[in-house]
Amino acid sequence: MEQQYHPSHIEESVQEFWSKNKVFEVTEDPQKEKFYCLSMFPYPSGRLHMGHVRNYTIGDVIARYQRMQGKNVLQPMGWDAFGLPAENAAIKNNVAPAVWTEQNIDYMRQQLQRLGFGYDWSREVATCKPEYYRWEQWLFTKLYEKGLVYKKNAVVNWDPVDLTVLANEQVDAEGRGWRSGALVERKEIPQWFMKITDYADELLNDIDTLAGWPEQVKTMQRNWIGRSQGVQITFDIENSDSALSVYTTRPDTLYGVTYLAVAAQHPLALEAAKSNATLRTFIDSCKSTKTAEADVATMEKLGVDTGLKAIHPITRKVVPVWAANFVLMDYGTGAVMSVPGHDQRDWEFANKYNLPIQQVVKPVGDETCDLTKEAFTEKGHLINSGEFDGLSFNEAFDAIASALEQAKKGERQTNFRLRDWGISRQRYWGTPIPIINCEDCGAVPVPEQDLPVVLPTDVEFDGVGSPIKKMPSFYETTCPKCQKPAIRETDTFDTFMESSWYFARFACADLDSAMLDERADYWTPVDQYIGGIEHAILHLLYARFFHKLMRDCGLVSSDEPFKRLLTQGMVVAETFYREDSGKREFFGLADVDLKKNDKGQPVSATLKADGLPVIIGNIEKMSKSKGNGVDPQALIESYGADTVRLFTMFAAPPEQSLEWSESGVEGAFRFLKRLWKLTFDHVSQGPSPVLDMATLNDEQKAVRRKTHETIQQVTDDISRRYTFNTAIAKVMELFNTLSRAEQREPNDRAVMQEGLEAAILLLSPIVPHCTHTLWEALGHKQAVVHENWPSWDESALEKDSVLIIVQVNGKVRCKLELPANMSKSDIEKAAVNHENVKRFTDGKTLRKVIVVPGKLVNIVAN
Ligand code: ANZ
Ligand code: ZN
Repeated sequence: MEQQYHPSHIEESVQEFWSKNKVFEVTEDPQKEKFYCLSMFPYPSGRLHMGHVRNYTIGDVIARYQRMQGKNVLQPMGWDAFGLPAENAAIKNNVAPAVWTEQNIDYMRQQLQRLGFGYDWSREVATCKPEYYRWEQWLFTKLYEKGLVYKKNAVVNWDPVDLTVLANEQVDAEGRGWRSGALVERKEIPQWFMKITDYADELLNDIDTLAGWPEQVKTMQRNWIGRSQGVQITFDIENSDSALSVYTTRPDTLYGVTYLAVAAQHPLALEAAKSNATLRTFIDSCKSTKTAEADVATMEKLGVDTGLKAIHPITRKVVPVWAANFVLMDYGTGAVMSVPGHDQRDWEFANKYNLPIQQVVKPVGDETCDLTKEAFTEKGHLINSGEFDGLSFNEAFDAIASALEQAKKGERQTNFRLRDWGISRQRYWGTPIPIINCEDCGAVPVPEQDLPVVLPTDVEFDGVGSPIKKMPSFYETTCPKCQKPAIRETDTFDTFMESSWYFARFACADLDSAMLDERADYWTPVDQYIGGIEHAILHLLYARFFHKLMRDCGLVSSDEPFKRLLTQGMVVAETFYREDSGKREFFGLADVDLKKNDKGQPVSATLKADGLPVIIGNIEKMSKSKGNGVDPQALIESYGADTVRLFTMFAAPPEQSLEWSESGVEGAFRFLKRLWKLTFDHVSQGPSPVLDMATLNDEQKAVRRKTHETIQQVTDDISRRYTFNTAIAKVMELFNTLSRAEQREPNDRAVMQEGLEAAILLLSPIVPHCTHTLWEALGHKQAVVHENWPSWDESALEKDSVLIIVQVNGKVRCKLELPANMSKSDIEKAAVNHENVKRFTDGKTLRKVIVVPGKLVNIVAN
C-alpha cells in the first residue's frame, strides 16, 4: 500500500482485476435470487455529460449493493444508436452516420469503463446493428399478421425547398425548416401505425400494480392515456338525411346546448363548403395550423357558421352548426355539442360570435356563479332541464344517457386520449420498415427468411432526403407473393421502437435464432430501472406496451417490464451572463472568478478572460446553451473516478436536483485521502490483534457501538430509501470517531480494524476502487467486490449506562448517568434523592414524578 492516495495509480488496475476475473459477467442461476438493475441506455452523442454520470453512478451503487446482498445481479449497458443527431453530424462533418456513431460508442464505452461501472459488457448491444434490429423487424411482421399494425394517411412536416420531411424538432418556432428556412407545409402521406389503443385499458389498469414507481410518473401515464366515460349523442340535421354524432363527458348539460361545433375537416363541413365560400376559405386557413393539443389550447378560437341546423335529440329545438378550429378531427367524433354556460372554451366562442348562453347546472351549497363573467364548469344540480331538474351529476348522467339510449339517439362510451402510435419516419438513420409494396398485392411483409432488411451504411449523406430513397439497389426488389418487380419501403422506424425492448434483449444478447429465449423470462422484469423524468411518458409507455406485445407473442410471461423505477433529479449549476443588445451570452463557473459572502452566497463575479464584471444568473440545468456544463472527463482526470462517484452520491438524494460545486468535489477527494491515511497508519503497525471482548474498556465499547450503529443505519438508509447521501454522512461520522480513538493497546487496534472494515464495506459500492485497495491492505485475501454486506452485532449496540435528564417544575436541574437496565422506581429514587434536586424541592410537596426510562424524570413540586 502506498502512503498517499493516488487514484491514478490504482483505479485502472482495479478495473483490470474486475474484467480479468469477469466479475460482472453473470449467468442464470436458479439457486440465487436474481436482481436486474438497469439504467436507461444512452444515445451515443459523443461524450458523457454529468447527467449520465449521475444516472449510471446511482445504478451502479444499487447493483453493487444488491450483489453484496448475495443476489445474482445483472447490470448491462448498450447504445440507443439510431436517431437524428447522427444525420445532422453527418452533414456537418461529412462523415457517414454509421461511422460517427461507432466512434462515439467507442469513446463513451471507454468513459464508462473509466468510471468503474460494473457492467456485464458481454451483453452490450447497439441498436443500429442488424443483429439487433432484425428482431424488431421480425416482431413487426408478426404484429402485422395479428392486425396490430396498419397503414393510414397522416400529416408530416414537409420542407418544400429541401424536399424532405422534417422532424418536429427541425421546425423552428416560426414554422420554418432548420436548414432551408422555408415555411414548412403540412403534407399527408401514408404511414404505419401500431395499435397501442388496443392495449389502452390494460396499460391504464396495470399502472395500479406498479407499487415501486413514483406517484408522479404514474399520474403522468394515466393522464396521457386519458380514459374518459361519456356518451355519444346523435343530432339529426334539419332538412337532410344526415346526422351528426358528438362525444361528451357532460351529458348532464344536454339542455344547455346552444350550438354544435365540428372540426374544419369534418365531412359535414367539407360538404357544406361546396356552397359556402366563407366556409371554404376558413377550412383552407385551418390546414396550415397546428393540431397538437397543446397548440389548440393556446390559439385564438375561430369559427364560421356552416348554415346547417341540428335538431336537439330530446327537446327537438333547432341549433346552428359551426365549424371551429379548436375541435380536433381525430378525437371522439370530430364534433362537439357546445354548452357555453358550462364550458369555458364554448363560453368564449359564444361571446365572440354572439351565440346564446343557457344555464342548466346550478352550484350546490354556497358556491355562486355569474355566467356573464365566465362559464360555471363545476358539477352541480340540474335546472332548466325539463324532467331532469334537480338531479345531481351522477343521476343526470345516468338518466339522460338512458333516455338517449331508449330513443336510439345515444350510447354510453369510453374514450381514450391515447392515439395509435405512428412509427414511420422518413429518415435514413433508423431501422428499415420490413415491407415490400407490390402493385398487385399491396403492402407485403418481408418473409422471415429474408430478414433482416439491412440498412446500407456506406452512403453519401447530403441531407436532402434520405439516401436510401435515392438508392435503387436498396428499394428495387421483387414481391415475395407474386415475384413481380416491387418497391421496398424506404421509411424507417421511430427510434422509440428500439428502446422499447432492449431491456429484454440484454437477457440473451447473443441469441441469433430468435428475438428472446427463456433467459428473458429469468431476468425480466427489471427489478430496478433508473433514468430521467423526461422519459416518464413516451419511453416508459412504449416499453410497457412492447412488453405486453412480447408476452402475447409468448416471449415473456410477466405483465410489466419495470418493477421499480427511480427518476433521478437534474444536475444543475450556476450561470453567469452578459447582455449585448438584448442577446445573452452565458458563462459557466469555470469561466469566472466568483466572490462569495461568509454565508457562501455569491455576491459578485468577473470574467477570467477580461476581468470585467458579469451578471450572476440562476442555477439551471447543466446545458451547452447555458454555458454551465461541466465535463466529467476533466474531473475524472484530475480527481479519479471514485471522487466523482462519491461527490455525485453525497451531494443530494437521487431524486432531487444535484447542485454542482467544485468545493463539494474537493471535499469528497479530501475525505478519501483521509480514509486512506487512517488505514495506512493503522496497517503500517502490522497485522491487527484479535478483539478480546472480555477486556474491552468503555472507550473501546463506545467505538464499537458507533461502528455497529453505522452499519445498522446505513443499511436502513440504502435498503429502504436509497438515500445514499445520508448513508455517506454516517460513514463520515464513523470515520471521525475512528480518527479520534486512542491507539494504545491491542484492543484499540482491534476495534480500529473492525471500524475500518465496516467503513470500507459500506462505502465499497460507491467508491469501489479505493476500497478494493484498502480492503486488501487490511489483510483480506478475498477482493472486496466479493464480500457480503456487513451485518451489525446487536450486543455492541447495547448501552451500559444512559444519560437521564432530571427536571423540577420544567427546569433542568441535573443529568444522571444511570445503568441502562435500572427499574423505573430505582430511577425515581435516584432522581428524587439527588442533592441538586433536593435543593429545589426542600420544604415542598412532590405532586407528581413522571419517569421516562432512558430519557428523563420530570418532578412537579410546590
Ligand atoms: C359537452 C360539454 C359540456 C363538454 C361541458 C365539456 C364540458 P375528455 O375528458 O377529454 O374526453 N370534445 C369532444 N370531442 C372533441 C373534439 N374532437 N375536439 C375538441 N373537444 C372535444 O373531454 C371530452 C369533452 O371534450 C367533451 O365533453 C367535449 O366537450 C369535448 F360543460 O361536451 B364536452
Ligand atoms: Zn405481388
